[in-house]
Formats: sequence, structure tokens, C-alpha cells
Amino acid sequence: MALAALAALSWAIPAVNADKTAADYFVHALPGAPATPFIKMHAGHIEVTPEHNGNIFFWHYQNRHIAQKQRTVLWLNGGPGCSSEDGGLMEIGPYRLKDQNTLVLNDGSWHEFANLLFVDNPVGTGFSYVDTDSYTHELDEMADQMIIFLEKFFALFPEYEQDDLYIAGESYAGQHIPYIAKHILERNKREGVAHKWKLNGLLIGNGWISPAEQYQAYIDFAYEKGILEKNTDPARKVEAQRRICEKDLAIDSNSVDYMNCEAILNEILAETMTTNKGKQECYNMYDVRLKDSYPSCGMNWPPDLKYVTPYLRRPDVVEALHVDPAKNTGWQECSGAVGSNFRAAKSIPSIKILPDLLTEVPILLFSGAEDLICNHLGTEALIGNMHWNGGKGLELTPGTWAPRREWMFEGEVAGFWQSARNLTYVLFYNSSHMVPFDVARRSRDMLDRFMGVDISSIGGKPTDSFLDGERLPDTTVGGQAGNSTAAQEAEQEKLDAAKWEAYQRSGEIILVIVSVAAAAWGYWVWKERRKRRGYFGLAQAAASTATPATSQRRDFHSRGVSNSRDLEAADFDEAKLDDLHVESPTVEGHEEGVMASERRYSLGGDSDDDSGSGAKKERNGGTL
Ligand SMILES: *[C@@H]1O[C@H](CO)[C@@H](O)[C@H](O)[C@H]1NC(C)=O
Ligand SMILES: *[C@@H]1O[C@H](CO)[C@@H](O)[C@H](O)[C@H]1NC(C)=O
Ligand SMILES: CC(=O)N[C@H]1CO[C@H](CO)[C@@H](O)[C@@H]1O
Repeated sequence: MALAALAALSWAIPAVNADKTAADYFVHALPGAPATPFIKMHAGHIEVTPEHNGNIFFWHYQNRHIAQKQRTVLWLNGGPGCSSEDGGLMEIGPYRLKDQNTLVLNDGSWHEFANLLFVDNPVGTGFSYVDTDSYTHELDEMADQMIIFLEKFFALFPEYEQDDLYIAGESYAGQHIPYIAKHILERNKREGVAHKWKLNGLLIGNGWISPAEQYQAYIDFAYEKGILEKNTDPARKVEAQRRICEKDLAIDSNSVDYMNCEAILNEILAETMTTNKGKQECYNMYDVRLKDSYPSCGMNWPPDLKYVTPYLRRPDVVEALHVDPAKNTGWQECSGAVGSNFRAAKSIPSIKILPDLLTEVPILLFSGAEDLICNHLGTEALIGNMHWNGGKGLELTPGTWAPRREWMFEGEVAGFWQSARNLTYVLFYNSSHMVPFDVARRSRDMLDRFMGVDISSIGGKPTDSFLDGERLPDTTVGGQAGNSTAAQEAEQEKLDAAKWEAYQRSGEIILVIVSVAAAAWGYWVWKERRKRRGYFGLAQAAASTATPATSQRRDFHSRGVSNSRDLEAADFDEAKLDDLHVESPTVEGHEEGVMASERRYSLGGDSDDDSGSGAKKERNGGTL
């Protein structure tokens, strides 16, 4: 019944995108945002599969400055089925939410030298929608739709088509990003393509890339962090599960995920569950310095999520972002329906396509060292086993490994960099699955360095950033922390030095931004918090978890997945909206978990070193 109504409804809103112009996407005023600096934004839907009512939502932010050339970063979160508004509002975007009504500036935002394009991918995710019988199943299909999206996006906004293009993201986007890159390179080589897209680099944070190494790494990481102890009962149980997993991998090494291997992670979380004041607790799989209520194990995290969901459901926000009425179900961080349909059963894992990509495009893999679900040991192992551009792993010449260069940022040891033959690996210490959530400014320095931003032409005070004590080329403008007089003076100096022509945007747009920014600088609020990635529904196994959950996706989290009926473009039932955890999206029927986690995270959310999880040993820096 709902279906019929639904179908009728979707036809009643025909071809919404057909005749839209850029002006239709302009975000005139974003509720809760500071009045200045005014950040230029466009948002709305682009139709990719009209036959299935498939519409992809994007949110675009214009850069603050241009150095040398114009750049665009396309950002994708994981899942599959998790919205890239996570990245927009909790990681790399210009704003963070201080509460559900107030946006504050993120002084580590990546829009300093790049236009940012957040895309809810694939259809059905976040604000995107599609008929409920037409979710995406495979990676190639996803990438085809992304190409259609980009063609239409650049038709609407041709001024960005010749930007240097980077694709960045985390978690399951470790599958999405290489596939999209491959499809872009193929598109560029096709006869008759008028404008090639300048794909210049990929950045993947705590990515799900290579099952073989990454499943093994669950146990290695658990031992290294002291989560599991060798030769104990829990360790033996987990090892038994590893053997089952290895058999599956031996039979077929071409899948993106394996149920019996996912179970390793479940086992680790279940076997290390503890009881604290009558409540069951487990490790937060996105940041093992933290604990969460069992069986959520991180799904309630990060704390900002409890603001993001209600904010993105405010009618005035929905309207400001031009969300089509056809998306009638309200924003959800992760869509269980999208995740469970995206089996990628016929897709090969992205590790198999990275070597080809590396002949044409530099790739940076970065890891937050405290993440378990896509942990750095797995990333290091997959790099070590991969052959590309005439060598294996990060070797410079046979037998000589690229050095790990210590990275000092703003007076602190931030991690290390290692690089060979177009592949760069960066480890972030003290960081979770969602690196930019924890250390936004460092993550931006990484981006600017990778993109080769050179601020010598525009002035500004560079950040303190050193590799092996060596002063690096000046990339990031770092002088804007706080609202101090010094910060304002520094900004003034920068503007004086810069001159308008330095901001070489031909149109007047950027001038407006710059002048507004100049008038009102000194406004940055520093807010560093921690955050995660994907998720997975350990919760489905619920308290009865003697046996590993079966149906959860590695995805890293399908928070909210458990209600397998995900309200999608189809269910037009307002009443259901109300039932949907408007507060913190969590697993239905697990109320007490929510409360417990709020308590816990109010403590855990504010700085990097308050983890209080106690159990694990610290830093892994030296042992890597
Ligand atoms: C690295 O990528 C560039 C493109 O940015 C390409 O021209 C070059 O051949 C690649 N290097 C190797 C060693 O393949
Ligand atoms: C500037 O900083 C001071 C001290 O931190 C603070 O009290 C004040 O509210 C800030 N002003 C603005 C406009 O953010
Ligand atoms: C605040 C904090 O935990 N800092 C640590 C970050 O990581 C480095 C390297 O492991 C440690 O030396 C710091 O103490």
C-alpha cells in the first residue's frame, strides 16, 4: 500500500533536476551558521538514474583561497551507506556543530585551498534517494553512477571542471575511491570526451582495501594494544575464528568482505567485553582508547553525531540545502537498506586495482593509530605485500625501505610519513578512525602538502610543520587560530601582502569571500574532537552474542541498521519519522546504550588524551 502511494508520489515529482541551474542550488543562508565569514555553498540533488528515481545529494563549499591553481576535493564516507555529511559536519568541512542549532568554524577545514564536494553515495545514502527496489549492489555500478553525477555536476558548474581533482574519504570509501578513480581514467581515455578531468590524487583514511591483510590485522592489533593476551581463552577463541576465516580466504581471494572473517572482530569485541557497575562495556572499535556500551562498541560515537542528526532534520536546514521533497524520510547517518544491498558480491577488492592506478595517480593512505576496525597494521601489511611501479611495498630500491620521516606539527609529534613510487603512507598518532575529527589541522596540513599547495605567492603565516626536523615548503596558512589581536594582525598582514591579484580567481566571487573573511576573521573556534568511520551492526547480535553476529556488514557500522526497514524514498509515512531515533542514531531497542554512551562520551569528547579506556597500552608509535 505504501508502495503504491509511493510510486505514485515519485512520478508526481517528475524530473526534478531536469532544468535546474546553478542558482537553484545556491545556499542563501545556512541556519545556525555564523554570519561571517560567508562561505559560498551549493547543495541539492542531481538525478543519476531517472528510471529508478535515483538522485544523488551533494553539498559543495567554495575554497577560501586559491594558491597557484584551483583544486577540488570530492569527499566520501564509508559504510557502505554512510552519509558524507559525516565528513562535512564532523571532519573536514568548514563547520562543526556545537549543539544542534549552532555551527562554529572548524579551523582545520580542508576548504582553505580546495573546493569541497561532499556526495551522499551511493543512491539511498544520507539525503540521496532511489526507489527501494533499486539500491546499488556492486562497486562498478556505484562508480558508473558517480561518473553520471560528475558529468551533470560539471555541466551545472563548469567553472570547477578544470580544477585539479582529488578524491578523498575513509573506511569503506577505500573501495569506492579506487573504483571511481578507475572509471574517471577510463572516461578520460574515451574518444570524444570534450573535457578530461584532471584526477591528481587519492587520499584514503583508514580504508577498507584488502580483506586478506586487514582481517588478519584485527588480531595483530588486539595483541599489540593489549586488548587480547596471547594464550588465554579469549585469544584461543579468536584464533579459532581466524582459522575459519583463513580457509574462506584460501578458497576465494576475490571478495570484498567475508562473513566468517567479520566474525573475528565480533569475537574480539565480545570476548573482551567487561561489566562495569552492572553495565556491559566493550571497546569502541573506532578508537580503542574509548569504551562503549555493549553491543554498540562504537556505534554511538562520535559525540557530535547527536547534534548532526537533529540538525540535518530541521525543516529549515532541509529547505536551505534544497533537499527534494521526494526524500521524505529524513537524514540518517547510515542507511541499513543501502548497506545490506551493497553486497559487492561480484566485485573484486580495490587492492587489485591500486597498482594500475598508481601508474597514473599518486595515492596517499593515512591511518589513525587508535582505530581497530580498519587499523593501521592492516594498512601497513597491505602496502608491504603490494607490488606496484616496479617494486614491492615501500622500497626505494630492492631491499632499501623508504624511511619513516617523523612529522612534527605545531610543536608536537604528529606521526610519520613514508613514500615510494607514487604511494605515500601517513600515520597519525593519537587518532581514531576519523582522523580529521581528532586532528583537523594536522589532516589539512597533510592534504595541502599532498596537493603541493605553495603559499609563497599569497603570503600568510605558514604552520609549523617539519619532517625529520627539516622545514617543509610552506603550505598551510596557519595563523587563524583564535580571535586574538595577534591573529587579526597576522591576517591583516597577509591581506596586505597578498593583493587582490594573488587570489587569482577571475570572477569576483572569491574577492567577496576574502573581503568578508578579512572583515571578520579572528572568529575561528577551535574544536578538536575525535571521531570514527564505518560501523557495523554488532548490535544485531544483541546481547545474545555467544555466537558472532551473522548479518552485519563490515561496514563499519550500520548504525541504525538493525531496523532493516530503512525508510527510504519509498515509505511515505510521516509517523515513522518520529520513531526514528531523532536523538542519537543508535540501534533500536537499545535505549540504555544511548544513555550510557552519552555519559561516557561527554567525558571522552573534548580532547585527545582523556580516553580513560585504560585497558590498552598506549601509543604504538615505536613498535610499528
Ligand atoms: C606516478 O604518477 C605520475 C602521474 O602523477 C606518472 O606520470 C608517473 O609515471 C608515476 N610514477 C611511476 C613510477 O609510475
Ligand atoms: C574572543 O576570545 C575571548 C577570550 O577567549 C572570548 O571571551 C570572546 O568571546 C571571543 N570573541 C569572539 C567574538 O569569539
Ligand atoms: C596527547 C598524546 O597522547 N600524545 C601522544 C601522541 O603520540 C605520541 C607518539 O606515540 C606520544 O609521544 C604522545 O604522548
